Amino acid sequence: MYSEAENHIQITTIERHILEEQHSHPEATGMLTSLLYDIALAGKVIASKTTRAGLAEILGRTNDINVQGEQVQKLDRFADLTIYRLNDHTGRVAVMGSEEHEDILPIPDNYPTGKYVLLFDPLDGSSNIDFNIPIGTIFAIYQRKSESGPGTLEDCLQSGRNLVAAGYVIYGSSTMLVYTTGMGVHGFTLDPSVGEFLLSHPYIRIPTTHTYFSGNQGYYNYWSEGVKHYTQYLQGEYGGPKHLSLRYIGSLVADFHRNLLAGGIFYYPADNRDPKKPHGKLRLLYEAGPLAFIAEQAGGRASNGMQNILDIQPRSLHQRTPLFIGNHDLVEKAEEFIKKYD
Ligand code: FDP
Repeated sequence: MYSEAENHIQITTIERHILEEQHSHPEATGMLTSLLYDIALAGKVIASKTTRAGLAEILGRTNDINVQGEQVQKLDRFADLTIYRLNDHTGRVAVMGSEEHEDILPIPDNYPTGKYVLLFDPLDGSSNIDFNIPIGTIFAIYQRKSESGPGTLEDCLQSGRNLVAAGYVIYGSSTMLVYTTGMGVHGFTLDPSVGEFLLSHPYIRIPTTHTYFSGNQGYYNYWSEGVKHYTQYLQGEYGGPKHLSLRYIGSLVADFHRNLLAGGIFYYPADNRDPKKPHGKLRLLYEAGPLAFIAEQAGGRASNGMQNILDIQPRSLHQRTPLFIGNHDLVEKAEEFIKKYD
């Protein structure tokens, strides 16, 4: 027999957690559960490479062939291929889309299609890879709209309100997977000794206290008047918070993750550095949308400065959007400043 203290020890693996969530949906077939589990597996495979990034140089790189005789791939290419390959044959997905590819990624003809659409940014923050700075994978899952056969572009062009699940994996000092299926936000930390994601952050809520603000102030002079005044508000002017710290990693997943746990706002507004691209940098479908779903599930909010990110109807796969994401009141304040000054 186990002691009472021992009986209280509970280890929840990601598989168990996803399965338990499935049980609260009696109509569920288990297909989403398996799809989420495949994504978790992809996260583990990618994590195993990110921790070895840079070693290719030491182990020898000859015409892109490493000492094991394997092709040395760029990490973002590897992450992209890993997610695609782990999901192309399962019969769960109708079509995929990746930030790395111009067009949709069809399921090969010799495999069945399923009812879900999987969109992903395989390695977000990739300009940070060479500097040992946290990077991440972001994913978004929708139900297909078309009835059957190969999935279509229209299946992918859905607003965030239709998201069935979304999440990210952060490859940092440890590897974490955070996801939501609309029943709260849950975080799992990879235990490398057993190779499992274990529940470490159940029901994440963004704290109501604000700790950080995160924006690339290197572009301050290119921002609109509204965004400039909002930045001053975050620095304590116009009655704004007096105690916020600035933190900007330049890896969206890492910046978002920190502010989700500590409270605050991340913003990447539009700027006029290139007048031909007035829409900000971040992608609606691969970055802003899925993180907006997570933020809202954690009690926060995301906006493009005028409209809730989740309400934007995408018109193209790589559509970009300004993004303000974090505590509800700080996002609303951004909208107020933009409305007043822009
Ligand atoms: P990256 O270019 O390194 O892939 O969307 C891409 C992204 O990184 C985000 O992860 C990050 O928040 C942002 O761009 C950083 O852009 P800046 O370097 O312009 O600040």
